[in-house]
Amino acid sequence: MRLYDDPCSGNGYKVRLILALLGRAYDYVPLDIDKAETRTPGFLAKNPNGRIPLLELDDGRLLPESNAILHYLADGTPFLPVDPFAHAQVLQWMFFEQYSHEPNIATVRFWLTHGVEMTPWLLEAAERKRAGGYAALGVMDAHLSQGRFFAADAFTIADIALYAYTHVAHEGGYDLSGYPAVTAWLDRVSAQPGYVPITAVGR
Ligand SMILES: N[C@@H](CCC(=O)N[C@@H](CS)C(=O)NCC(=O)O)C(=O)O
Repeated sequence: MRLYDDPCSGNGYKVRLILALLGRAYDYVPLDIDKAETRTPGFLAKNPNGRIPLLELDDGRLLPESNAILHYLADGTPFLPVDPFAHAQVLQWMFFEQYSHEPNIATVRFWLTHGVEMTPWLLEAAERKRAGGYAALGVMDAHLSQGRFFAADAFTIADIALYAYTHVAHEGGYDLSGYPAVTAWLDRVSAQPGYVPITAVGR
């Protein structure tokens, strides 16, 4: 199995984290998104959407989209419940992550950590995204004040998906001090056996 990824990507980290938690070996192919290495003809032939992470199976099949990859790798493991309702709740939070969370929290982090010139228009866009990101954090905090994890009363891929960009939200200028249930949950995730930080790449 081979993972195409940029080491700084939170979406890629979701995949690196579950592979570490499962103790699965893989080849790591680093691509630099700042150098448009995901937009070369060779990579576009593998993922026409031009984005990492991308998982390549040993038989050559290709799977993009971080949350689809999480779902594939977690199948048959404790990280994805079998019960239909619990399974759907995991998906509920993963869709929430892609629509209400990642586009707000990850984007601002990218702008601030990749040397993007913050024009007045982008500064305004960052403020709008921060408002959306804080709204998502509020939803997460209210939910986590009722339970230890997002779904199924267990650590699942919903937690992995949401952890990836929440734990580095400060790099996008977010202050998590007003979200105590979220910060306590971050500690519970990083205490999982086999946990690796976002800086750990390959295996
Ligand atoms: N919905 C996708 C988003 C993937 C994505 O936005 N990847 C970024 C890095 S985090 C990327 O490859 N950007 C390079 C580009 O757009 O050229 C996922 O969850 O995998």
